[in-house]
Amino acid sequence: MKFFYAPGTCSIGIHLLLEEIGAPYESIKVDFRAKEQFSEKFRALNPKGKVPTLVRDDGSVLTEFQAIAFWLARAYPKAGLLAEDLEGQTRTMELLDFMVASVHMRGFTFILVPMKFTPTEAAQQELTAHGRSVVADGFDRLASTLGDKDWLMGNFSIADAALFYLTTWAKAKDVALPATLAAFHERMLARPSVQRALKIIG
Ligand SMILES: N[C@@H](CCC(=O)N[C@@H](CS)C(=O)NCC(=O)O)C(=O)O
Repeated sequence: MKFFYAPGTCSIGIHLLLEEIGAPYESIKVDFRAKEQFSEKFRALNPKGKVPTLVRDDGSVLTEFQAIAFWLARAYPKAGLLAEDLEGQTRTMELLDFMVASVHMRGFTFILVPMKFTPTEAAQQELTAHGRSVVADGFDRLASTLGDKDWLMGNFSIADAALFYLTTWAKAKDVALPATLAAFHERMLARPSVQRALKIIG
């Protein structure tokens, strides 16, 4: 497999899952500073110009965090990254979608890149404030789902990979984390898969 990632982005979630699985793959950095995601070469692979992007061993390209995470978990079941029962799988996907489509796309996006939406400073500040309130609400919900468990679904799963990139952004952007999510972040940092992925990213 070939995995296209960018430092500081949501692709860390998939990177750590690849490390959990242990199957051979090559890490290929997409340099956002050089706007490589918009290059013809990368767009030929993923016309959406986004990471994470995974090229599978048969040459087919898979995009979108939830789809890649689900496929990895199903293709490499020995890694135990997804519940085996339908209800467990459905609840995992429900959580993943909430984290990626709501907390990330409708929350952190406005904190991280408000300038993409408006050139006006005051409007950017309003967007950022809106993003912070969406994230705070999302973290409250996620803390309540986590409860006193170590991992969102009880056992470690693809859902925890998504939560990790969100808690990483929270740390980087000084966004308050409920105590249980801060402890979750530390647990993730202690996992060898996460340490290996962070080392590759540099
Ligand atoms: N829904 C998308 C979200 C991916 C996404 O937003 N990726 C960001 C990095 S976190 C990206 O590649 N952005 C490219 C850019 O900002 O030009 C997915 O899951 O693949």
